[in-house]
Amino acid sequence: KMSRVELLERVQMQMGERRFKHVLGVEEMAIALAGRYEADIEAASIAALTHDYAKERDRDEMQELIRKEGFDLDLLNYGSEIWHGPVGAFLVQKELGVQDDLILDAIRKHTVGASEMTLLDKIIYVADFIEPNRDFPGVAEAREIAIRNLDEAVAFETKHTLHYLIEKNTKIYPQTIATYNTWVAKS
Ligand code: DGI
Ligand code: FE
Ligand code: FE
Ligand code: FE
Repeated sequence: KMSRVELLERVQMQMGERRFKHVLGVEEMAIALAGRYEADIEAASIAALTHDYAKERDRDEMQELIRKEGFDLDLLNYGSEIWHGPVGAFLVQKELGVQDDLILDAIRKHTVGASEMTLLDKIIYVADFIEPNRDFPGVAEAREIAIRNLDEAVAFETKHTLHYLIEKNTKIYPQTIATYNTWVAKS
């Protein structure tokens, strides 16, 4: 198993300075949330450090992997922004040797969420949204909610993301809607 320092180096090589700073912010926030909600601190750290591992991969390389490695082909009908979750989980397992399915699932789901989310899935999904370098209208409220109730933070973030996507006339991936129906919509 890789040490945290080795993992940091491998992740840093995959991205620019700004995104690496974001990753460190997600780790800080994920560890804080893991403490607050009694989750596995080490798993939260590893999942946070690797969640955007594939974010700066070549678009064509990701498309090829989706075609050849048995991913949901419907991913290709939506913006490439949503590919780095599932493709990232695959590459983190293959290239970094991370084998913990709880960690790989959290990476996989971190952009669009899911109807079924483990504590770690929720922590990474929320930490990505509220890490200290994030600055957008609503982030302060999201941070307050995250300390109080993690499920409410998942709901707040999902609603915010959908608002943003609709505002920009962006195609919405069905799993994003499933996340909304489970965590936001009433009855
Ligand atoms: O990788 P990060 O920038 O840290 O954050 P992220 O993995 O949460 O990615 C956010 C991006 O994903 C943002 O540009 C909106 C996009 N996104 C989220 N859900 C959907 C989506 N894009 C499309 N087309 N459809 C979705 O359902
Ligand atoms: Fe991401
Ligand atoms: Fe996110
Ligand atoms: Fe991220």
